Amino acid sequence: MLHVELRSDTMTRPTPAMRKAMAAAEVGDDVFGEDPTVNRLESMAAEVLGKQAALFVPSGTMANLISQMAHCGRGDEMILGNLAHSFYYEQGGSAAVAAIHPRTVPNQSDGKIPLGEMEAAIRGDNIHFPRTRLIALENTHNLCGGAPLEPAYLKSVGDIVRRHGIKLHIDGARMFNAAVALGVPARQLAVEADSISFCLSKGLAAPVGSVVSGGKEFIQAARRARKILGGGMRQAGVLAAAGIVALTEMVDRLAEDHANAHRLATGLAGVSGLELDPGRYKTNIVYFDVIKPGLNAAELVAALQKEGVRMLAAGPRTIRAVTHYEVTARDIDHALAAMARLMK
Ligand code: TLP
Repeated sequence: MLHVELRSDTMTRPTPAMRKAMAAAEVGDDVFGEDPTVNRLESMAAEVLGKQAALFVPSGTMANLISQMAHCGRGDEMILGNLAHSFYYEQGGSAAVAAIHPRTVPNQSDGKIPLGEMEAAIRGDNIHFPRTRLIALENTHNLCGGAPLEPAYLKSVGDIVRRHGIKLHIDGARMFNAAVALGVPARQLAVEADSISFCLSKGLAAPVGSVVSGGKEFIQAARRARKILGGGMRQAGVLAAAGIVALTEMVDRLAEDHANAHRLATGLAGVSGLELDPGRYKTNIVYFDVIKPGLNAAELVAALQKEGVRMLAAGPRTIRAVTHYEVTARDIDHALAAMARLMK
């Protein structure tokens, strides 16, 4: 039976080119800064994003926490969207591990934080308040349906942080999806950020790892934070080698994933008992609601699994499907046919 894996783009397995590069990777001890392949990946990432330096880290979660720790001290405040992955899905690590106070502002459905509310949330100097040090954005925005944040909005946020002398971090786990969807170079989405992280292990299909980029001083602080979190890896070149292939070979093809997500969203919109606005989805993430009486998301996901189609129940009525390089247009048609059968 055809197996169509739409739970996440994190499910992607390394490509044959990655396996080959991993086997041949030149390595050294990266905690000593002596892994040539890690060093090469970090310089490539810094160059692609137009930043002074970069740091290879084990995961997107650690990339965010490291960046927050490098910008904030204990008791400092970070402003972020109420639907930010960092706030929602990272076990509250900023508070639990780094003693950073998260202050949320409601996200709009397009992943933005309204500029007026963002600026109003920045605290003045007052002995009663934590000090606001950081604003964090997410691009693309996972819980907002993979919405890409465009350069004009990022510029406005950049103006706010500069006006208040604070910093901007962007969780760019899927920033290359944003760049491809918007048709802009990735560095244009990084220009306003004091730090930006992206994941190699999602749509770019590398097995493990994320990269944080920023200025030299920030990366020095990030390197210390990575070490205290236990994220200093030794012969990590075997992983970075796959990351280099990811950056060179896997970015432009993300357009196919977006086309497949569009195909899926359009098809799902035609199935009665499901509800979504297909025009909303610009990248590789699609959310839809089950509105058929007597059926919930978990039950439908379980029934789909029996048909060889895996999706994720993201709420009592909400299901998420994510496209990636192991999913073809034919797979999408298979998933749509299964869905139509089940919803009859
Ligand atoms: N997202 C995962 C799950 O945790 C939900 C997924 O399948 O989408 N930032 C964003 C925007 C993310 O979507 C994720 C992972 C992360 C950070 C964390 O990355 P990892 O899983 O590498 O720690």
